[in-house]
Amino acid sequence: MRRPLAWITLGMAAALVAMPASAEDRYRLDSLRIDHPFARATPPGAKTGAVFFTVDNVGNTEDRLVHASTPIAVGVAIHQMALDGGVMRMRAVPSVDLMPGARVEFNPSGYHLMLLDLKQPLKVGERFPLTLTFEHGGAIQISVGVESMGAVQGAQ
Ligand SMILES: [Cu+2]
Repeated sequence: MRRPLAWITLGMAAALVAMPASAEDRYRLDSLRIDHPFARATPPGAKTGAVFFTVDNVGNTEDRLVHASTPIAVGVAIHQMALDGGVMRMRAVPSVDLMPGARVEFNPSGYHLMLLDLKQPLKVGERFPLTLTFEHGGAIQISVGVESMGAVQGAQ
């Protein structure tokens, strides 16, 4: 009986492409504001991808990004670019502090989320779900749009 398998395959494909792009890529969780989450498209065969966004903490108490996950990758690491012997390298960090009144940019020269062992390439125009977990604010699922390989924060 082949039909159930075919339906499962179709369902998985739909999960990646069927989420419509929202005009406002903004999310609110407790006193956190998450703005314009996007990923860069990946070349065929790439096993990793990067996700960028901006977080504003508009509250009076500190919070912290502690975890992220997505169904399209085996794991998600929090990475930071840092100088290491005169060379910029990325390293894993356990969390990112979100101080009251402060904005933290996840961008190609600072923090980013690293998608590890991608299950399929990221293609321009597609969207995928990503769950962010904050120490105090809890978890929120956001929709990440895939933009061109050279996409930068704020440019659409
Ligand atoms: Cu990285």
